[in-house]
Amino acid sequence: MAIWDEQHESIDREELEALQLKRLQGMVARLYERVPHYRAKLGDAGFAPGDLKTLDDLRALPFTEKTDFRDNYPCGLFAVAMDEVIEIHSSSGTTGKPVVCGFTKADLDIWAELVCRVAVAAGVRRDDVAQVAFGYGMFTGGFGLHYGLQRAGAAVLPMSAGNTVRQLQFMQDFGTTVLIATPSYVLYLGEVIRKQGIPPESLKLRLGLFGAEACSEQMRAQIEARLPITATDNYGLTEVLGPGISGECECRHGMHIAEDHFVVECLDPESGAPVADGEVGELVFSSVTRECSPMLRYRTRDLTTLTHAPCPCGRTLVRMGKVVGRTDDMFIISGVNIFPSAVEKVLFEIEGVEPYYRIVLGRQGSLDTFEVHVEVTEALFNGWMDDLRAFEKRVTEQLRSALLVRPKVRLVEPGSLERTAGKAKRVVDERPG
Ligand code: DLL
Repeated sequence: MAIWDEQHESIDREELEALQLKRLQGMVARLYERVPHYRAKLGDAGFAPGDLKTLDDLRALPFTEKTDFRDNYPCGLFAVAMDEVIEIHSSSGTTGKPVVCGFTKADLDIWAELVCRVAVAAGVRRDDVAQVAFGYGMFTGGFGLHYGLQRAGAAVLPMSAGNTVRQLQFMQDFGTTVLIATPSYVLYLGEVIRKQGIPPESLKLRLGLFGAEACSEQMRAQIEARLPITATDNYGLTEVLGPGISGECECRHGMHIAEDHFVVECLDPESGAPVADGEVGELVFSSVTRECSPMLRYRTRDLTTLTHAPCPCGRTLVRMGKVVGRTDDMFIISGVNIFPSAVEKVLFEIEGVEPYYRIVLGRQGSLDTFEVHVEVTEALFNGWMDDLRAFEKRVTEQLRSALLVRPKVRLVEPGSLERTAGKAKRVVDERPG
């Protein structure tokens, strides 16, 4: 199994922590000196740069949150002058002002390097033809994967998102071996391949680098059942870097985090106390090498576990588990906390359910309503009404027993829920206010 940067990816932990401390001290000093917002925040916390003596001292530093980006929109958090910035990206900003991050030349070089690590860990080789179906633009997915795959030596097809017919045409014409997309779009591609009668084994596809949204093990199995592909997961977020923060190795048992560039904490989202390995907490990242947009203790809202146990691949970098939810995508029905991922887990294990669903939250009088719209297979949908009713009852029961709340389940026609080329929208919240 190839390791791109053995020196850093298999680094001894003591050496790693010494490197992290040195880099963190430099980063905090730079933030203090160059970014008024951070100087004020550190000052409020009674902190001067020289106070950071050990990695544990990090815990006394203030968090950074999404609101800090909004308050400083667009470039108020940049730690360099604009003449050093060579690229800018942003998140979609569907819930307010977008998050903006800048890259210097050195930042871009590190970005390529870290995405390259992710690609090589997943199994990308120099002779691969890699089709990038992430959007190219302000979203970090397209360009990030592009830079990293090129560095790994693959031939990159910068397709961008959407235009499924063309994606399939090029996949066949160029003999694409590695596909890069969101897992929900890959499922859709698989569906179109089937509908067009293209035999999946006639494609040269062998590997998928999927990310930017959750891909449960059940979803991974669905993808691998549709396409002749080994599906791997990788994770990142605009605020901290974009893709390249972590990715699965060939063992596919957790995503190795580039700890030489990011100090990661996994914290109880309410108390802020660290949780033990294997316990679910919120990921908090401090980026210790970025020049333009360094982050101090950024609260991701992503919930997952960490494990420091040795990995058979030889990498020593900590692994994060699958993201099980976000602190802000949880909803409460009849006093019960529910994550969309818990709904998905139940649905994807039921035979006859297609991997497309939508959760619709509404309000009737003073009560919240909870509906789950689920696509079912053609055979089921076009079969007997009685069978469909019995199936609906079974889906409702399975959801109720797992979630402890009974949703209203609606079985819908295959192909009727919206497909997107980017991230799937699973929850529609129609509750007023
Ligand atoms: O989605 C960056 C990215 C692009 C990662 C391409 C991997 C591949 P944002 O648009 O800022 O950045 O969205 C970040 O998406 O906080 C998570 O909630 C979610 N997310 C990203 N990757 C994964 C993943 C990019 N592998 C937000 N599993 C994050 C689960 C993910 N959720």
